Amino acid sequence: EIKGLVFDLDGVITDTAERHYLAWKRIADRLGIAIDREWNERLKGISRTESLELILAEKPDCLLDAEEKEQLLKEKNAHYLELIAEITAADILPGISDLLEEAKSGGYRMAIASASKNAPLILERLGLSTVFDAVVDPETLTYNKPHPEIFERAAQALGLETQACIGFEDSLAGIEGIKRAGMPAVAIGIPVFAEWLPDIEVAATKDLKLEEIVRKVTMKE
Ligand code: G16
Ligand code: MG
Repeated sequence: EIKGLVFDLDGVITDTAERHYLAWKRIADRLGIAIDREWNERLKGISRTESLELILAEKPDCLLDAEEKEQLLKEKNAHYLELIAEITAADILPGISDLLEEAKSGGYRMAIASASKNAPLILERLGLSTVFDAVVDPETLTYNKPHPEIFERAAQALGLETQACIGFEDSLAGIEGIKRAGMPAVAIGIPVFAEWLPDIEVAATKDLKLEEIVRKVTMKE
């Protein structure tokens, strides 16, 4: 029986994914590395440090020392913070507020499993701080997505087995993590699939129908 819902933040609750992209794009441009929105798909759900490494790998002759990398990470986050400064409840993605409300009144326990260190700040800006029963702190994790740890920890924080939760994600790394945690997965707007397939796929957040999702997932058990 499904008792909990575990949500990714960026790209599921709010569209900060575009802002992450713009902040990385400015760094990449300066380093003479070409990235576009399609290439950026691979950064979704990936930690800040790993994202920089993936960008740098595009230009093998661009060798930076630890200090220079640290500087770029700081700069990226400072620019990102500027870009999210204006976020309000109006930036909650379509259909999400209704879904969260329906889930609350349905008695589902809810958690955030985001790789972002800025998640608490963003939730506060969106006016959603009190909606979630738990927010996993990514600083306390040993592994990043696609490892299942963050999803296991989210279920644990809700006092539930992973099988009793449904995970919602907009990234390939996230879907893999959810599935490896033994959780049913809902994929939102992901263009291609690799090895790990979600249980349910929707094109956009506005297409999420909670009752239908829970019914489909329960039928599969
Ligand atoms: C998000 C984004 C990633 C970002 C990561 C770290 O993960 O999808 O692109 O690199 O958080 O964010 P920050 O630099 O704010 O710590 P998620 O898991 O919410 O999709
Ligand atoms: Mg995401």
